[in-house]
Amino acid sequence: MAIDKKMEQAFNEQINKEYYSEYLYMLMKAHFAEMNLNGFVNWMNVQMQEEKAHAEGMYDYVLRRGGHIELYAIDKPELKGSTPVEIFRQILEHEEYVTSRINHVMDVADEVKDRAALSFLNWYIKEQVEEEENVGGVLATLELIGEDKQALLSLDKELAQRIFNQPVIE
Ligand code: OFO
Repeated sequence: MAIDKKMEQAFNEQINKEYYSEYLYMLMKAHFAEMNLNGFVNWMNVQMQEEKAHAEGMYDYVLRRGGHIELYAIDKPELKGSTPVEIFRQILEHEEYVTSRINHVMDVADEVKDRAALSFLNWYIKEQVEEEENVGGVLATLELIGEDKQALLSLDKELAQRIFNQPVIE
């Protein structure tokens, strides 16, 4: 059964949001590179790859369902602050927004009774829980750190350990 047009559009819009996320993290990566916080640079780099994988997962799914891909222009990302804590506050706010958009795609799947899409989207629902948890964890540490430069450098070392694992989205 071909994918419903409304469902297809919701996926295409979400693909755009995922690429916007990649773009936003790319901007943040450059910002941290300018601050010489290379662990944060690594964290952003992994995050960028994750966002690309999220977009590609939906892209492949639409094609597998016989749908049509439409790529929209990606908005210009802007930083809402400059310190690590401000950047991570922005990330948490952004990921909460993405969660609400994934919920919207789920709502459309519900509305058009697309059970395959509902099952596929479960992966994204769980992934958003993880994203918010990870980001919230770093943010809580940054809030504890305050002005302590030594503690910031040790967090930077910790973030340098993050590695990208290509997710299997199906
Ligand atoms: Fe794709 O999870 Fe972040 O935005």
